[in-house]
Amino acid sequence: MTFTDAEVVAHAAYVLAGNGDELSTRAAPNLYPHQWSWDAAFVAVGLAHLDVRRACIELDSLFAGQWSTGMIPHIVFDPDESGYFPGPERWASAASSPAAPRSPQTSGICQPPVHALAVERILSIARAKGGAARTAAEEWLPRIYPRLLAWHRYLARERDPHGRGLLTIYHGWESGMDNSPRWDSVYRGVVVGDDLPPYERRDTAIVTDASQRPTNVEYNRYLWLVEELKRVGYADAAARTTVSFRASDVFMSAVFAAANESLARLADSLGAPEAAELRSLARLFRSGVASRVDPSVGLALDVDERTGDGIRAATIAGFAPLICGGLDPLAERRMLDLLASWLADARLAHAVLPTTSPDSPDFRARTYWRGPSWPVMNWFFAWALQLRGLDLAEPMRSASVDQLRDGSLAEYYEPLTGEPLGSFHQSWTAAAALDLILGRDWR
Ligand code: 9WN
Repeated sequence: MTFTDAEVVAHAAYVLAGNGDELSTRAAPNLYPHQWSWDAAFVAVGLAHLDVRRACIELDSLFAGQWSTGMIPHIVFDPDESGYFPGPERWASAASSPAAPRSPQTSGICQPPVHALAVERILSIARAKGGAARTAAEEWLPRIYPRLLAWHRYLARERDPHGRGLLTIYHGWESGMDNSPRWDSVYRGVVVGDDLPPYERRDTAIVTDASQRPTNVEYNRYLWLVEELKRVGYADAAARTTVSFRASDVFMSAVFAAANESLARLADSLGAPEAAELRSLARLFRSGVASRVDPSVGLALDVDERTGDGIRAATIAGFAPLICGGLDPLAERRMLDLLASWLADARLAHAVLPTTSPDSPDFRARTYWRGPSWPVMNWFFAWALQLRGLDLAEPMRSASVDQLRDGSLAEYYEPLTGEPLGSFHQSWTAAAALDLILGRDWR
């Protein structure tokens, strides 16, 4: 079956309505029955095409879980749902840290800061709609702005205390790309303690083909890091020196640079005094990301903070400088050419990004972040390229829509065959479909 644009849009709207209530949207109907941080930001952009007021509420619900440090946790738990592991009891955030809210319950780590980019996009969609939609978004902006500012200040203060322009993460989940080969060497240094409390996975009961999900060895490490973080009360100062996973994440840092530009523009529009502070953060992180480009691979490399080594994985994260800028024109042209060569690979079912290069020994066509193509990432890269006026944005947009014409709105796709994988009716995939089709003019 091949869906038309109108059918993709109608189906995506139906999926988002079914995955949410009047306040928030579960990331996926069964696999992820809570609100996730970067999912919620992307979902809010999709919702803005349907109902701007509801889009604003989506982010308000997420920000209700903000910690007193400013951190936006990666999961805000729905108290009526118990189908996900690790749930609130395992994280024990409020019992372990005075900075965590008692209610709603949340996890104790974060995800990439795409929120200011989403807010700016919601505003531009609302302004294009005009009338009540525009009024709702403009009245909401002064309320969400201070929360975004606190989030950005948390990241700058706690995740880049030495001002290198690179954010440190304490868990692969924080990158949003959980089992990407980017983190293999870092995870090899995570030695699971004998006292890891027992647990039962729920994800593999829902996605029953084990090849599509992380392995049990990987899960033990994920859960061990939760123990380590919990034991230091989720305190950044301790986590920075004690947790056995510490890496500088170039993708997250590039998102942060671009999000600071967005937040600076929002500050301008409110007449808020922080625009200069935010632009200086954007500059710092642009240059931090640019400094990580390794000319021998043509990509930006993450850093294993425990060894200081660059991580030579050929993944989409390596294109991070294209999200935020900062390369000289020749280096940027070279990176764009490399991106174009990934997209032009004749083995691909659609000219969209596999998460890991099929030429890499780490490539696994069906396994989560180790190869499959994620619609949300294709959308995000197309959106980021468009914001920067780069020419690959439109072909990426239209190939991304083509990938979604199968009607599954899957979490990820086998890049060589186009087979939908993971969870179907994934909320951020539905949001991607809406914005890719209805938001053609992007800004
Ligand atoms: C752990 C919700 C989330 C996404 C992540 C994706 C996956 C969770 C999991 O699902 O992670 O946070 O249990 O696998 O990797 O990017 O936000 O869609």
